[in-house]
Amino acid sequence: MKTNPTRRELIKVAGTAAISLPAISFVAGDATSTSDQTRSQSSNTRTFPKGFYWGVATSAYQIEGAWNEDGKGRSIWDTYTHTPGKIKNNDTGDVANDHYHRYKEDVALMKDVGANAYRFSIAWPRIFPDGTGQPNAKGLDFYNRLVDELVAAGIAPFATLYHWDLPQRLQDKGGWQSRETPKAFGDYAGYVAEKLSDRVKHFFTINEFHTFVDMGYQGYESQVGGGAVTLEIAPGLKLPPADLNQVRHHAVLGHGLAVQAIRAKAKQGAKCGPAENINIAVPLIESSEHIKAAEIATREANAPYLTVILEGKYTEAYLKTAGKDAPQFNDDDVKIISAPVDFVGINVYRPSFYALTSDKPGGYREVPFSASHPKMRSSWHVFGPESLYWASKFVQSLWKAKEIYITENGCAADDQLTDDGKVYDTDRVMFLRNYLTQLQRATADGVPVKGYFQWSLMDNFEWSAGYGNRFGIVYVDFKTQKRTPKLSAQWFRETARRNAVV
Ligand code: PNW
Repeated sequence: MKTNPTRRELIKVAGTAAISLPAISFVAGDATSTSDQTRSQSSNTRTFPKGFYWGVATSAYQIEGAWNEDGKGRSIWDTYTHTPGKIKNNDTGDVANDHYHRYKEDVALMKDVGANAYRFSIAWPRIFPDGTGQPNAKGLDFYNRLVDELVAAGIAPFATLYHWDLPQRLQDKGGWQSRETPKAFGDYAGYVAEKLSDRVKHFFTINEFHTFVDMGYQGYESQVGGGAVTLEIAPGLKLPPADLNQVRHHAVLGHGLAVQAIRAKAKQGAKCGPAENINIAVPLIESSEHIKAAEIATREANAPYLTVILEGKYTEAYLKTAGKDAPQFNDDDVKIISAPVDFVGINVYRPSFYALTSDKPGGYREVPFSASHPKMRSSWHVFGPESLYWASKFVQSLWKAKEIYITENGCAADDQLTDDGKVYDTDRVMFLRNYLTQLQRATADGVPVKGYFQWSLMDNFEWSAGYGNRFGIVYVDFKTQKRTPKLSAQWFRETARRNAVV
């Protein structure tokens, strides 16, 4: 019997205590051997549509560093991380991955992992240091250089306009509690679209309404197996319900104003939409009554965000439950909020909850996660690959989205650099294979998913968890800034190359 020696060696455990791993090449091989051909035939059933975007994602504060260079204003994340006790180990994004200076190397890295698209975010306080007023040309120059580098490398740039780094000056005037912030956001979005849309054809307005509002302005209880974890991010406020609902309203209003401004200022052919951490109810049993229940639950669970953006009204249940704490708004607001979008971006990490049908009002019931439900490294990260299938499916069935992007998906892991200089992140490979199998299932059903962005290209500043939770498919040594592709990078490259789950 003929076996592949590399594989056999890989699984061979040598000696007693010491495990020796052979060096494996992280360069995707040519599919010429018989075994490769067999595999590529059997994986035909897991092929993605032609022209699918295989992307990697990052955000400005998490990788750029250069926090006070070239005229950048302060953001609420500079303030928050400089406050002792807020972040694990008091880590900050002052230097982060030093991407501001190493962007050329990082674009080469994207090419190396086989990505044909890159989702990055623009730091608002680099462009408008005070949030409004005079733009800072040097800030815009950085993104011009980055975009030029991407285009030259054949990588499609997808820009997010707000990934949480609000200019501190706007926070001092009330932040998202004030109606002035959505207005300022619209102006900033229009300015950036005007300047970059000759090369950037896809703009995401706001990243994760649900996360930045609920975690930033109140603190959010996330359900996991056996209990809940409380999550907090900048600006770290604890607002009462009425104020929180008003912030939610201002966030979606900001999105709508940005959509309008992009339409007014961008060159022809530029498209835009939100990138939301959709709350996803997963049917625990896949039969029609439970699927219906999960669909109803998903619509309600996103009432203040995606549902109002895509339906142009708050659901009755949301307004009724909020009662006297409901947001103050007028009809014009809702028209702006629901300005038509070209695509819906969704970040999918986990099921919010499992749902079953119920005779009670509402038509569904939430099933708690069992105490031993599997989790990934992050405290909140419940494992549930079918969430990617149902998230895509419900965005289509509820809101008839013409185009859907998976704007984030990935996991943190306890990655270790081994003696042979490699990182064998077997758990991340397992995670990705399972989630992408479910995404492929959605595309095979005809759900119009146009691309997938892996979170993240490289380990980076993971908000309150600091540098401890590594989400990259590329390992970063934060002392030397050395980047090392992990085993999962090889897996990603092969999947992108074949346009199929491998
Ligand atoms: C997203 N949850 O945040 C953000 O967009 C990224 O900046 C971040 O690094 C990445 O996911 C990993 O955390 C999330 O509790 C934060 O379900 C929390 C949750 C999901 C996403």
